[in-house]
Amino acid sequence: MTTARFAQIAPQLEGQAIELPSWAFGNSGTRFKVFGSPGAPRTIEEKIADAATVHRLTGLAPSVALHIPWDLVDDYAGLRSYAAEQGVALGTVNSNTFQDDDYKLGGLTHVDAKIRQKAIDHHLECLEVMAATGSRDLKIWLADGSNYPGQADLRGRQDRLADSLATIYERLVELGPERRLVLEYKFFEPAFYHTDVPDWGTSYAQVVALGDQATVCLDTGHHAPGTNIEFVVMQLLRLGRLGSFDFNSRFYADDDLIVGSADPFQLFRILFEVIRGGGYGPANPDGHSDVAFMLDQCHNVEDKIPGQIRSVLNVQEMTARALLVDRDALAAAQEAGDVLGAHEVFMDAYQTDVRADLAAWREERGLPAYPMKAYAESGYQQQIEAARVGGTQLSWT
Ligand code: LRH
Ligand code: MN
Ligand code: MN
Repeated sequence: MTTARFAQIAPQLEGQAIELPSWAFGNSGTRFKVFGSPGAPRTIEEKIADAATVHRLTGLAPSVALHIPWDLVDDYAGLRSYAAEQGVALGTVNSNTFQDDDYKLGGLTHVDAKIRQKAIDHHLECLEVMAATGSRDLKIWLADGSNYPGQADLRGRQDRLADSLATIYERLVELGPERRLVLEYKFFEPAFYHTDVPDWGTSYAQVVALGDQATVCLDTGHHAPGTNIEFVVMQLLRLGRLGSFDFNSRFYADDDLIVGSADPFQLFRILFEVIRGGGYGPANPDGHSDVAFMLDQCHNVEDKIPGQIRSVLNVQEMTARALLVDRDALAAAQEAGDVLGAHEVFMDAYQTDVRADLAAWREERGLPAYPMKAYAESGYQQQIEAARVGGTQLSWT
């Protein structure tokens, strides 16, 4: 039996889609140590199989993001069919210009035209991958930046970035009006003095200059401590340029912990602004929402598949709570200048425990009421630990 209030918002939970990152399933760690996890996937196919397991148990994760070259294969059309057989689609293609010696001083911004061209060519190859996988979004995060004041000409780098992105964008548009270039920002790391796309404003300025098929990716771990991220969400939605989220949690830096674990209230506030700004909706028939929800996480010390299950459940739970906000009562209190009344309406929704309602909701749809428990009892973990020896190791950390 669901509560009456939950029953009102339940239809809006239908079709929620949260994309999983292929790299969440591989071994990862910090620059101090990468711990090997028994059963870690050795191939992209095994990562996809793990992601499909998350989807089977939650109904929330119908697609998997690829990172190139981490997920390099010869036959992307074949990989697409394999994913479909597993019950998931291939999603966002992430480029990678941060692990090649040539990019030590930058990629798309580099002063040397040859290196710039190499970085552009990498993105054009990612577009070829997208054509084969049927992916909508090319997501670009750049490690470009500098470590010391005076090291680089900040303005020249910004201008070269605009030129490089324009070349990539031109090709992306040729692939069709549904494709999107999504530019992710981050204010530090691996460059420590400046990064070339440090904030939403820079990302916004760059994508607006490209055209309508370019939007911003907001990674929740990429802001200075204390940043009001929900304000950024509001502003990007208001400007029509919020393309996607990379969800994760942070305590200190770009920690990539389980979304909703460090600060569930922040996740609630973000999701409330997404809903308020019209950015929340079930996936379109092609499996994509206009504002794409993705995870960008690593599971260094916890089991990876349950880590992903916990993550998508956290997003669903906070979405349900954010949908519960009585928007009419909130608006009335806001308009009446009732400061504490408005705050109470907001907090009432946040403090509503929806776990039992969601368990019932899942059961009604033939899903396990408790996906974490169902995974633990499924035997999948034991099966992969027995079958897979020598997992892949990611090396950007
Ligand atoms: C950079 C980042 C970006 C990368 C991913 C592995 O910190 O958030 O999205 O593609 O991590
Ligand atoms: Mn990210
Ligand atoms: Mn990051």
